[in-house]
Amino acid sequence: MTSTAPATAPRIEAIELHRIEVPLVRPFETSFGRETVREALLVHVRTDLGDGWGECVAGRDPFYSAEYVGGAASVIERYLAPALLGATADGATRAVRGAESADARSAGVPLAASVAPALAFVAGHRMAKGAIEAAVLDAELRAQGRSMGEAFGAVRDWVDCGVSVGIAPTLEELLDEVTGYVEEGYRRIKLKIKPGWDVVPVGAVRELLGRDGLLQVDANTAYTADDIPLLASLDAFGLLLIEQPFAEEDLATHALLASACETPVCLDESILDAATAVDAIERGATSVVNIKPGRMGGYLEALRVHDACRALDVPVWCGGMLETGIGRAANVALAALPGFVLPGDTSASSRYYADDVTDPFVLGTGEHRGQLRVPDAPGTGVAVRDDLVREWASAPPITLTR
Ligand code: OSB
Ligand code: MG
Repeated sequence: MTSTAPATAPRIEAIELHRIEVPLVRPFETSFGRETVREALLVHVRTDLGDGWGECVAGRDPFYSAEYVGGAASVIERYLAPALLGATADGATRAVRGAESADARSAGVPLAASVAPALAFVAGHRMAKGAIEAAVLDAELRAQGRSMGEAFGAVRDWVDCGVSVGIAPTLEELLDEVTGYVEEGYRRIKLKIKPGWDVVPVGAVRELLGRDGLLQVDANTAYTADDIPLLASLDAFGLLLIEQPFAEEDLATHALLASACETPVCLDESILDAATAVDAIERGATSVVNIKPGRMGGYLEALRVHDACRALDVPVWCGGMLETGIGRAANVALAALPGFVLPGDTSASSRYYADDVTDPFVLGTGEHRGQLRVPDAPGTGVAVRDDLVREWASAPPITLTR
């Protein structure tokens, strides 16, 4: 018997799904809902190179996007894991060849680069796919002794951190919360807004921060074209950007707003991959891009979005989805790339959780006040506390094998 596949082609041996619930230190309210607990889906892969962890950024409910934790677990169990676990060494090798032509960074992680092509037969479900790819990437980089920062092309050891501030019950509570974050050292404030909670809180926080404090807003699709004059009136507050005021599919209204106001318009929900990013930029619908790897199907696509935006001179920043330390570690590594010129929603663990499933991310001091250090150990660079994953389980783990 002859085979074209080298005997050494790496493969995925098992995929374990862990659903956990982690209480938030304070409720997080947005225009689409209020969360008091982060329900997270963690993916643990076993490969013949070693193990790795990834975090699915889908929320408990399909409100921010169509994806949600239960749906992600289901699509992994029914479609994604069987496709990867049934893959022969041959299949992996074919995918690897495809990846080699894609870009040099992907070529350095052939097993991780084989994941997206192998899962392309399933439409959408980017967050579910991205979680698996992240876990495989962690395993592969650990085996190579390389950190994510090194593999991605990080150019800095520390990244600037902002904080995303939810809609508060009262203006007074909002100002208290923002004051606390400023005292902790955060370098940029992002306010969640919605109709009825916009001009007044934004004006009050601008006053609190002073003229030079970095401030931006995020509407999570809560407005319509009729609100363009109101949104344009936010120009008075010198915001860094207005994030995703209109529906995910609606690039046209974002372009209309961009031509009606001075404040840069930034897309989050609408940006699904490098192609949609370039299209949105060319249409004038966005002049800054929020990069969330989970929403784009993984870190390898996020790198392509970064590169495409950089080639067009469009600044990017790293978004967040209330990640535990697993997703946060990878986000911080990504945020160390040269195109990430604005502080990210890469806050310290304590902004979300009293305890994290990894060693907590803690803001630096002195010259590193308001920054997080980019992990430099192999893979994500963080160790996952199995005891807490077990203790916080909201459902029995599921193990999928070949
Ligand atoms: O729109 O950026 C968003 C959290 C969950 C879902 C969507 C968003 C957010 C945040 C929080 O703004 C960012 C973070 O601190 O992780
Ligand atoms: Mg957003």
